[in-house]
Amino acid sequence: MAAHPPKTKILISANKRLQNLKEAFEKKYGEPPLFYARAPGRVNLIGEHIDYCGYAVLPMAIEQSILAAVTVNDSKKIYLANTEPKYKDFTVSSEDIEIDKDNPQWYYYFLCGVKGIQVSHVDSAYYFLCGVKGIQEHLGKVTLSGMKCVVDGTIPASSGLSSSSALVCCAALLTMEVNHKSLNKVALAEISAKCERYIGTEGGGMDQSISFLAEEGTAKLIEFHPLRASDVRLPEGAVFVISNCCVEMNKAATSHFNIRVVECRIATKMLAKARGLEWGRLLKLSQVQAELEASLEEMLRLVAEVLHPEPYSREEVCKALGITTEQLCTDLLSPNTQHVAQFKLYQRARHVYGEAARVLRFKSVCDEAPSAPNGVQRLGDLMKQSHASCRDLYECSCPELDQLVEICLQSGAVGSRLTGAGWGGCAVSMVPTDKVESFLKSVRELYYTADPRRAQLEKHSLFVTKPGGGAAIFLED
Ligand code: ADP
Ligand code: NG1
Ligand code: MG
Repeated sequence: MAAHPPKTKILISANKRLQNLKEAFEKKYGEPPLFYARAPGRVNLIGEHIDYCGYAVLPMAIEQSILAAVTVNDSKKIYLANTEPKYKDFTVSSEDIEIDKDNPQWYYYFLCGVKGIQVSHVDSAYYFLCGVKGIQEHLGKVTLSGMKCVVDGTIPASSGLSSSSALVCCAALLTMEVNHKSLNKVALAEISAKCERYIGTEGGGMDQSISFLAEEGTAKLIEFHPLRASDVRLPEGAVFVISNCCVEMNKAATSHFNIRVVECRIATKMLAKARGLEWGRLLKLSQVQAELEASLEEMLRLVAEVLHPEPYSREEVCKALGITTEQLCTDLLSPNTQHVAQFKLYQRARHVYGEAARVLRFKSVCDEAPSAPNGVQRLGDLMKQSHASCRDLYECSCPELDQLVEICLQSGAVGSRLTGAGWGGCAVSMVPTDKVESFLKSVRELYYTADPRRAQLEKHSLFVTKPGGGAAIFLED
């Protein structure tokens, strides 16, 4: 049976961050916290924008996290505060949680997690009662206890290290604890992935999965349908360095992310229809491959045969699929992509199948003996190819991030690529251990010191990272 997130006793006074949070909580609410919940951010080493297409990805958790201090009461109100003043206090009834997709405020991410758990109780009751139809309406929403929380985050926001999902996962975990329930890590990851979509972005589940399933000292291959994680031993003789290009991209406040999801969905239908499959029920590019029982190389050939590099107009998509514009809008486009006039299906599908193959190659190089010839170099090459594909085919980079990746390579990295959704945010570089100091010095000089804004942000923007542990509950010892 899958494990539950750990719950450990800890000496709060021995941990500066917990101690500061405890003091902030006492100052805010006049009582000490009952417990703490922590969920980490992540860096994705390879496998970008393919989780929502059903393909495996290869992230690791990082030390930076969302931490929350919590007390429980029977007020049926949720009081939220944040140690960062730009995130304003918010209070809501636990019986009436609504998430406004058009206004993705920080507390809505938190409430996604709370609501996910609330709805999941109804779901589990549904299964428990052997699928009695309409049980959801019959039971109504489960009433949640009231709680007071102070949230503290150390993950640079909107930078591809998944601060949003760490917040959702932290809220989901602490909501379970507040309501004396427990779920295993896989169930929590699946609920959190599903409920983060309340904010509007149609993500694939990588971030929430690694936040719960991470283990210290190892990266993970995360596979979907069913969700599972296996250890990936990283090569000896190299470390991973994160560098932030200092351009923020708020994924829920823009349509970039969902446009890519929609383009992949339309490409799925076009490829499936061209090969005589039941295209109406297929939603993900991985499903087309599974139905055709084809290799990823064969899928790349199919893309070249069926799709053209010129962007598709709405009319062309409708004509090819035999659907009306209304059907396109309701069945294929999301609420925030209704305006999109052109779709780059060939480029997006090529990226997805190519990137899925690179993830498998990366994993198999890591599975070879640590001393395998050119292991580090081969991984570095895959990272470089991944960045080129994200930049040129998926168009999810930006000039600053491309410049930063180039600087990282010039400074001694064997591989460097954007990580996370992109359009800003971080690069991850693989650097030979004996070159780390000179690498950091060079990137500092070439990217950060020259620009006063970047120089100010550098302390939290350029750092060596290693695989951290997953989400956990802490109690004061
Ligand atoms: P990321 O790549 O970091 O996941 P997103 O655009 O998906 O970027 O999510 C960023 C959003 O997450 C922020 O706009 C904010 O609403 C929320 N967030 C991130 N960090 C914190 C924090 N420490 N406290 C509150 N909300 C946070
Ligand atoms: P970030 O960078 O955290 O917004 C997003 C998605 C992932 C994945 C990556 C791209 C969410 C919550 N996260 O991550 O599922 O698709 O982009 O690989 O939507
Ligand atoms: Mg995010």
